[in-house]
Amino acid sequence: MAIVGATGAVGTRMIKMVEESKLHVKSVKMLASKRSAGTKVKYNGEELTVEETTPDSFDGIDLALFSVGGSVSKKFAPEAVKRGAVVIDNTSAFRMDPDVPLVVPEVNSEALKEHHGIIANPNCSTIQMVMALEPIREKYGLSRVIVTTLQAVSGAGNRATQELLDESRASLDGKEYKPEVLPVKGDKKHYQQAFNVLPQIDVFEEDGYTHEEWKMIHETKKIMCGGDMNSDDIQVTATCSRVPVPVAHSESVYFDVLDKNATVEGIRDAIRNFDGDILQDDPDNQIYPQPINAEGKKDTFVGRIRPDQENKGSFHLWNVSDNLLKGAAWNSVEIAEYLDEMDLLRV
Ligand code: A2P
Ligand code: 11C
Repeated sequence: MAIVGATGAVGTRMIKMVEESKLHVKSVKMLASKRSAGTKVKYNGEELTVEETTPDSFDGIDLALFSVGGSVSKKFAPEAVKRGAVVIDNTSAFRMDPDVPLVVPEVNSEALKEHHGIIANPNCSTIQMVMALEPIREKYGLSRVIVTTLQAVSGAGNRATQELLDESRASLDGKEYKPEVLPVKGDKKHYQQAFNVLPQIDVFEEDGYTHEEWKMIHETKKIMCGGDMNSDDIQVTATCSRVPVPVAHSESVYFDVLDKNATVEGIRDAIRNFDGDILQDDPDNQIYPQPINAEGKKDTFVGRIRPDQENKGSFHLWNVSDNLLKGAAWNSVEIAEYLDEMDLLRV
């Protein structure tokens, strides 16, 4: 297999997730850009040399996990498939392609049967939200979702995390610091993230929503409504913000269910029994999900479940998950495990 982007924030976690996985791996090729070719990464205690990604890198590869920028995926993923590899891509490059399944295995593994070589891994903030909502949808039906995210800086890559740390130190020391990455590398302005909240993730669209907000809307529909990114079955709207947390996104989710007899206890039960979810919901003992406790874990943590007191069938929840693991590296490796178990690990 190959890991493309093996030196990045997600790629390094992919290495760890592959080490811990059930996959029968013969060898792993570590690929990145020319910049890091020749550097070493560790895999199962062994030092492997990082190679520059070229089309021929994929000769003899059965499975390629990509976590690079969208343009790099667009260039190399079809080359990998041409050479017989199944690609699991962690960028937004192919997510809205009707021929590419967009998969969170616990929610829609059936969609894997339709793959033609490329499978898309959803955006981190979408994954943890559908993980929290799917058990509720299965039990009570779901008609509307309003989400506000509080996302960790590592979602924007290793340079963004470094910027938060350096900027926090500079701020405490009373020194000047000029941000160059956040909120969005390449956008016109950069703002301080340390001790601050930025209501911008990814670039703005003409309608005033950010690209991240639209990803949450379309991806949620594609995953939960049988592949239809424009489905009316579930209404979704989002506000995405970045908080000065290194790892693990938090989300405040307001939702309407179809069954107006739904109860908080019933929702708690559904979440408790759903693979990959952990219920942390005990207000009397101040138990609720927190990013600091979710870092390094593969699960989605759900709590603060409570009814809207004025609207029957409407509820709030709070969910937290490691954006680099279930939000990215673990979900990708889990897709590979499902493909293997379903005998679909071939083009
Ligand atoms: P490199 O370390 O050589 O720049 P992050 O999300 O943390 O920013 O990481 C991005 C990952 O994508 C890194 O592993 C980076 O490698 C890799 N990458 C960036 N550009 C390319 C490219 N043109 N070809 C292959 N890998 C790339
Ligand atoms: C962030 N959610 O936190 C983004 C990163 O489409 O896979 C993931 C971007 C993507 O900045």
